[in-house]
Amino acid sequence: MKLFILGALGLPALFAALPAFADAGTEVYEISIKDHAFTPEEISVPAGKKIKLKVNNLDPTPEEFESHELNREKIIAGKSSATIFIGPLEPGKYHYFGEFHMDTANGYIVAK
Ligand SMILES: [Cu+2]
Repeated sequence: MKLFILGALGLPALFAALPAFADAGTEVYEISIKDHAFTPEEISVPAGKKIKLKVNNLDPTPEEFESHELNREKIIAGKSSATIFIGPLEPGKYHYFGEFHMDTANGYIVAK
């Protein structure tokens, strides 16, 4: 009877609470796009942990955050922000770029 109650009530409640809990512990790192370039060009993040990358596009034109190494691609409208979940990463240096301005918009995420 006790097990049945746990299965019927306890576990679904626990699972429902987990995403919010995991999200609350995720560190946020911010980078900006200005004049079609990323600042800072390199950020350090902890290896082995999921992180939240907030990309602020300060330019009036859209940009696409893209990284083959991180397997991410996201269009960010002008004068707006986007949040991208990354990791957990192996230690290393990961390249990303702005696909609409590949000649100027490049950066690295270093996981240590
Ligand atoms: Cu793309």
